[in-house]
Amino acid sequence: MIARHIGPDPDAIGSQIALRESIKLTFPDKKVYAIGAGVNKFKYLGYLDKLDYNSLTNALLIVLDVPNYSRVDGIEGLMYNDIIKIDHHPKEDIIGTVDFTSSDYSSTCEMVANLLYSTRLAINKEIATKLFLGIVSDSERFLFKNTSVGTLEMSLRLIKDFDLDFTNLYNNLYEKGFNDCKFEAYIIENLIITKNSFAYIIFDNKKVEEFDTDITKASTIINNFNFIKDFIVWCFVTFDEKNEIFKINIRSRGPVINEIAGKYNGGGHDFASGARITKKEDVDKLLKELDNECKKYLAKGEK
Ligand SMILES: [Mn+2]
Repeated sequence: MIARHIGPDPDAIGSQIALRESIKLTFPDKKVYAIGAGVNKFKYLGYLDKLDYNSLTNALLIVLDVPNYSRVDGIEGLMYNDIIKIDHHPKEDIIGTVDFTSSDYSSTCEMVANLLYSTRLAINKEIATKLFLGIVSDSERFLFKNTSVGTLEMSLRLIKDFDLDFTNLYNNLYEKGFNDCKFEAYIIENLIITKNSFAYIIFDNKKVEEFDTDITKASTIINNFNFIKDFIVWCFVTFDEKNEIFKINIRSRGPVINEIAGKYNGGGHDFASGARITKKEDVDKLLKELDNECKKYLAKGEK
């Protein structure tokens, strides 16, 4: 059973499906499933498995791209005997019996690609395509600090070995509707920037509906603000009405922010984190804390 985090991205789903396909190809008799909720916009990465856990008593759980149990999608009621973990986030409460956790990689897809190339696990063009897309997505086209020589070498290897039409593949990741551009413009118009160079927006769901877009697009748009020199930390707050929870996305070009996010039922990478908060007061507290972190950072003169 291969699982990954809730609110998946192309790295999470790409690594999950690539690993499933590789195991299937290498060991045709093994039963291997990729679990968790499907996401329509990532259909190009392949299908997820739906199954009844009651019939399973002896599963091996492979957890990808997620360090904490509370954020693993779709394992409620699953009886598993052992855990293998592969992840590039800082270590938290999940420790695999076999554990490949390292922040030295851009993405879980880069780690899985290394695993496939260094073992007898099979790899084909389809698998290589998913891994390549996950690497490109999580490194933000090789812009993020998590990009290494190894990331570029692995990307080149996948492209060369399987003749990937990589420029055309970008359509899957970056094609967007004009509505989404308008939504982005709305965010730009309405971001609040404090004197400490902290920017944030708390979305009004009614207003967002006017753009005929999906509020989850905000978590992609946030990455477009990476080179704006007027702020060093920026944060989007969305309220998920169905689950009655505030979802927080945070990015930074200065201070490390995942420790603060960790205090609010969140975590992630040093400069790209998230949190889930039930009480509005806690959202306000988090925003204050981030603003204060910017203030401290500026005081140190590191800008
Ligand atoms: Mn990832």
